[in-house]
Amino acid sequence: MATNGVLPNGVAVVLGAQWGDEGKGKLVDILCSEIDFCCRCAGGNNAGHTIVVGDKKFDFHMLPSGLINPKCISVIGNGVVIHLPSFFSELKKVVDQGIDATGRLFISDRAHMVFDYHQIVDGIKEGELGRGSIGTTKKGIGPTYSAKASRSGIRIHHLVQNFPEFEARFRSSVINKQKRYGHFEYDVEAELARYKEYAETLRPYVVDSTSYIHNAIASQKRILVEGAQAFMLDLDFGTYPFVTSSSTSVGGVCTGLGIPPKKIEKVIGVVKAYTTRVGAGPFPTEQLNATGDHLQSVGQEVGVTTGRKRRCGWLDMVVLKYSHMINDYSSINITKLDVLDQLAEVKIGVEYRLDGKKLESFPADLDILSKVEVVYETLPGWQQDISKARRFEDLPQNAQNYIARIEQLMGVKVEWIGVGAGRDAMIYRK
Ligand code: 2SA
Ligand code: GDP
Ligand code: MG
Repeated sequence: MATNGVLPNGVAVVLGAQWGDEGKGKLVDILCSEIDFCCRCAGGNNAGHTIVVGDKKFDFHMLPSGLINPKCISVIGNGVVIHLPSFFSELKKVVDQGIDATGRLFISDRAHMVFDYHQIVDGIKEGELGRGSIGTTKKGIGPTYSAKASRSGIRIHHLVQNFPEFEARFRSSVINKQKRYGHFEYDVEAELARYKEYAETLRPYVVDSTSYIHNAIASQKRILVEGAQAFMLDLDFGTYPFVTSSSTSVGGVCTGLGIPPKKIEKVIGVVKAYTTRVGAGPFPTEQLNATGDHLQSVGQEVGVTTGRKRRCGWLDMVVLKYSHMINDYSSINITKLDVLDQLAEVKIGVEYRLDGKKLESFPADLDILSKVEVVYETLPGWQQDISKARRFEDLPQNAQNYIARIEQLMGVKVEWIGVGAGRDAMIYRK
């Protein structure tokens, strides 16, 4: 669908409001028809953003989804962690799918790199945790952000500007990891030779992304930031430790791209019409029953990066209010409403109770979270196909009522409604 004038000049942000896979990629792709720059600020190739255009399907992991739009420049910010072999293989894949990225894909010289040894360590750490494991994507995300925070990380500028410095840091990191995690197989010399080549092939993509983006803002360009993962996986605000290792909330836009908060004009939250989660951790509205199975199969809820089945449950308004409190969404996009089409009734979790008493805020302690009892509101379903609806009025009354109730409970406008995976299957409300 074509959009025009939906986004302000300056910076707009698309964020996942739940536990991820809400359909951020699809909205970003739609909005890219009217923007100049699409930027990633956090995460790495743990992300999986799917875009369906006609009979073509694109899966983005490292690369910004804006790359599909030929007029859009894509920037991978300093807050992203980059696994270069994956960067180049993903780039090759999208180029093979007909996308020309020449001269319009840039990565920050301040971004940290994920190496294969981080991925090995990710796997070892998950193994050490055993039954208490996080259920990571094993893409080396946690170990890379740990290295960044402990100031032993290796950044893109080390590779392209000072190879001896890169080499010294790389060798010492591998030695340290092997001291801590045992002597895993790792061909350091072959890896250094491979990175020596990357240093050259990568050079044309590397920019000082902070001044690059500031110049774009100063010249009134329109910038869209594509969030990765989602609010409940935020390192600070999510269900710690069952989170990813980056700031997935609006704060990550400032730290992951160097964008001043006052330049952010609009924050769109993407909310799946029900809830899913991939990986371990508490999930109060999870439905380990026929309803959960129905949502999983009709919604085709399978991880884009790992192929894991996603856990499914009802919409959780306690999560969404908390998510809105921190991110202050300007509006939201409800996605996958069509997945609820066949249900006789739909539920919204509206309150958490512990020992019969209402919780006044989202609990930090997972012991508490895993014990809460959820109070549900039940609404009648619509039991008809909504995939052809293109205006709000085309939706059956009960579907309209569901949207209106979400709007009322969350206190934020539903601007977009997804009724299918394709680019056209979206309702826009002024
Ligand atoms: P990690 O790998 O350290 O970031 O894992 C930590 C937790 O974050 C979750 N996580 C995700 N949750 C939803 N979607 C993600 N992307 C893929 C997708 C996931 C996949 O689009 O489907 O394919 O499995 C994503 N990435 C990280 C992860 O499950 C852990 O709970
Ligand atoms: P992201 O990580 O938030 O970009 O979401 P993913 O791509 O991981 O998962 C969302 C899935 O739902 C993808 O397969 C999308 O093609 C699909 N999708 C997005 N919006 C809709 C929608 O409104 N209806 C349906 N049926 N599928 C959708
Ligand atoms: Mg995803």
